[in-house]
Amino acid sequence: MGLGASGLTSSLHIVMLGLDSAGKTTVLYRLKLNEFVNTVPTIGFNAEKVRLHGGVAFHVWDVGGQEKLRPLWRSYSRAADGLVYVVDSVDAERLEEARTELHKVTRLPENRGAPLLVIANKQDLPRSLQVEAIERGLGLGELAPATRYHVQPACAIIGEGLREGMDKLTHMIHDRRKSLAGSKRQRHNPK
Ligand SMILES: Nc1nc2c(ncn2[C@@H]2O[C@H](COP(=O)(O)OP(=O)(O)OP(=O)(O)O)[C@@H](O)[C@H]2O)c(=O)[nH]1
Ligand SMILES: [Mg+2]
Repeated sequence: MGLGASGLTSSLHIVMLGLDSAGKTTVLYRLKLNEFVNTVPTIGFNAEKVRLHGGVAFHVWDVGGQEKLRPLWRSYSRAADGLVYVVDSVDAERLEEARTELHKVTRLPENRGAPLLVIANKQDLPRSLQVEAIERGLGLGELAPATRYHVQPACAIIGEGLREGMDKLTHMIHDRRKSLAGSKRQRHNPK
């Protein structure tokens, strides 16, 4: 991490969470390799350095989403620059569970204000929920006001929507940095 002369970060620490089978690992390797990788359920985590067009580098942590692994989310998400929350848009039955887990993580004091990219994944499947339904189902309007978020429809299998989503996340992170730096300056030089 660290700010370069341009004010842009040299690398961003991103943590990817979401229920088991949402598609996190598929997203990670689609971003990293630009190809489809057949996954197995993640026990533990995967971590990859991903460099996208425009030169932004991400250290992306992809953490297993099975119920027994979720207690680990806290330690992985600590001090992340940004959170990615992947949702299976066809799994309406577990949207409530996804919401509970998301609110648990975003409410942690150490994650306060971390920008959030929600990936509404599996948009290729029939009856996938659209952005508005995901936003409502996850209760994004009830997140703390400091939490900036964006919901990105995507299909990790072919990679649609992923770069766009990561661009949005990068912008939100930079905006937050700028406003944090601004409020620090004001504290040091009160008018
Ligand atoms: N149709 C469709 N299937 C997808 C998509 N993304 C992922 N999948 C499939 O969903 C299944 C689960 O994907 P994973 O990436 O392993 O899910 P995960 O979130 O990493 O799951 P855990 O590691 O258990 O937390 C796999 O069979 C993927 O091929 C998508 O956009 N569309
Ligand atoms: Mg996985």
